[in-house]
Amino acid sequence: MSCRLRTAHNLHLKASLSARNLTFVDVYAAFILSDTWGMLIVHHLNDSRSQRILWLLEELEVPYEIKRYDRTKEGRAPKELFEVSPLGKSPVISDGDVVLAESGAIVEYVIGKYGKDKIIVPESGRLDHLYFTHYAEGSLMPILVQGMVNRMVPQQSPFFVRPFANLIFGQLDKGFVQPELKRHLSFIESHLEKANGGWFAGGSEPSAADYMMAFPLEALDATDSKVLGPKCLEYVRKVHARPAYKRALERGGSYAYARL
Ligand SMILES: N[C@@H](CCC(=O)N[C@@H](CS)C(=O)NCC(=O)O)C(=O)O
Repeated sequence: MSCRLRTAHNLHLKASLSARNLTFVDVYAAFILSDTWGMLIVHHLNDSRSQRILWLLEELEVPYEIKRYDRTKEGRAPKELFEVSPLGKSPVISDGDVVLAESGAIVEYVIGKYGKDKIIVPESGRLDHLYFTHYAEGSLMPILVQGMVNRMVPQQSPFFVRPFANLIFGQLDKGFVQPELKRHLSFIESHLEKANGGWFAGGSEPSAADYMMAFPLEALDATDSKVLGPKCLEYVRKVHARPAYKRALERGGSYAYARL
């Protein structure tokens, strides 16, 4: 909001509050809140995909606020996140009247609104840019999530069924998740070997494809780094070395998937 508009907004707010007989403290609190009115808010669940959005906003130098949500002891989103968006998933952003979930949609929205001239995709990388922006959540993340489910279900099963659960989910992991993950990671590795400049769309700076791809790769690096090839490892280091990424970490708080 421009300063003039904000001042007008504050004055209007102050007048309407005093007309309602509110105390000085109420008015002061409203004044403070009104200063962030209209500012982009990232609803940030710890250790989650919303780290993507913090990194992107830092790269674009877009002012934003963070509203934090802590996972429950089962690792799920708390009920407060369902009050922001019906599926209770992170990330979600609010930007004025807009409330938007789904990290790919948020990345495209933020770049479209705030980063058009800052994110340059070379003509030769347009298709890779489109592909990897969607591939990250559409094809790669489901494999990681399936792997996580295969580990979690036996851990959370009652002790008397745990050996069976271990057997069944272990087989699922060995027979499906691991081979599939290997195939995808070798595909990504060979893409990065060819990518000029080391970013997914081949430019000299990260693009939407990178804001999307960094999360699964850094999650694998932190949990099972031996599955990643040298180019993937180099890529994760390169992302983590960016000053904007470090600022995002500082603002977002502890994050399990960044081993800096
Ligand atoms: N495809 C969605 C996935 C969102 C998602 O599953 N987020 C996880 C965090 S990384 C979450 O909110 N988990 C908490 C829960 O499911 O309870 C996106 O990219 O935003």
